[in-house]
Amino acid sequence: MTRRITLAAAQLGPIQRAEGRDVAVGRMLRLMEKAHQRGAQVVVFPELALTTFFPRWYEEDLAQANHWYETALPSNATAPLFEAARRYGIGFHLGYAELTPEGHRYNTAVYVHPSGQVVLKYRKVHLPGHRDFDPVRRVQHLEKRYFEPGDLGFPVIRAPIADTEANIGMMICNDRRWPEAWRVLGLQQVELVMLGYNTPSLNAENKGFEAHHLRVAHSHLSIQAGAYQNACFAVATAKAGTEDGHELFGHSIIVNPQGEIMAQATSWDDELIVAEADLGMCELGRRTIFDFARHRRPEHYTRITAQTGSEAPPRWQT
Ligand code: CDV
Repeated sequence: MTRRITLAAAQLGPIQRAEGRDVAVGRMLRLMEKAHQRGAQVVVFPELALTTFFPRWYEEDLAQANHWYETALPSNATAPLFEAARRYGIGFHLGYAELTPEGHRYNTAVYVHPSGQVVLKYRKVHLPGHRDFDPVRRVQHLEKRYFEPGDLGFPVIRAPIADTEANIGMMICNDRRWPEAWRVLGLQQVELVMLGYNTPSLNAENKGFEAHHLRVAHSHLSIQAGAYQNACFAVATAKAGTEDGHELFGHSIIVNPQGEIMAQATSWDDELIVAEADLGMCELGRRTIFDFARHRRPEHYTRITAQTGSEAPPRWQT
């Protein structure tokens, strides 16, 4: 049985600080309509898709930042996305800032079934950046201030998509650089990883030089390796362009289990890219090179969970 589904990455151009959710949602609706016209059954929107990437702005008092967060989904502002999903029979992935009734703040993503039900929720585990205002940095990256590390692990669920079912999982932006995150998904037989990102074109940490072209290369390298080594598809969707004066690279991609890029965005604006995925392709890797049950040696991987930072090795003695 072939298990074909049509995947779309709905890249968003910049969303300025002054723009409301209505602007972002209006643009997302146009992308969903386009996705429908192009036969997509799953649409992946970026990380924090409803607003500007607000962790670049410092607020002393966290309560003053509450307007960036969603306290419920759907809300009045996001309901049109859920309606469009129902109208077109499309499932969608949405990244947003979540403020829970208990006051917890997470960088979150959900996958929403065309019926409007939330199938899967994920909260970003690897939060980059810093907690306090850093006067040395030209651009702040305050994810550690605005979010707690996710508390849901890396869940995978088997969910209906189009006429078949797929094992779906998620990561958010910086997670894609961590092979541990991919492997935890791979160990649950993930077939489709959805991930959104907001990645600046420049490394603003001022601790060394990273060539501009390598920023995109490192992103693609991580996603292609993750998909290949865990025998899954990945849809990686950017927010792109100059947002609040700061450049985010686009280069959204859809990758197959061989690690090949099937489709890639070429603009730094709203852009839909589409690729047809045969989920049966995940079997080859899973049954051969990456047959985990036959080849993994977890007894030699204990450092992965026992240790956080690296340790210097013993010095060779003559
Ligand atoms: N939003 C992110 O997680 N961005 C990071 C940047 C700061 C390096 C990323 O890994 O793309």
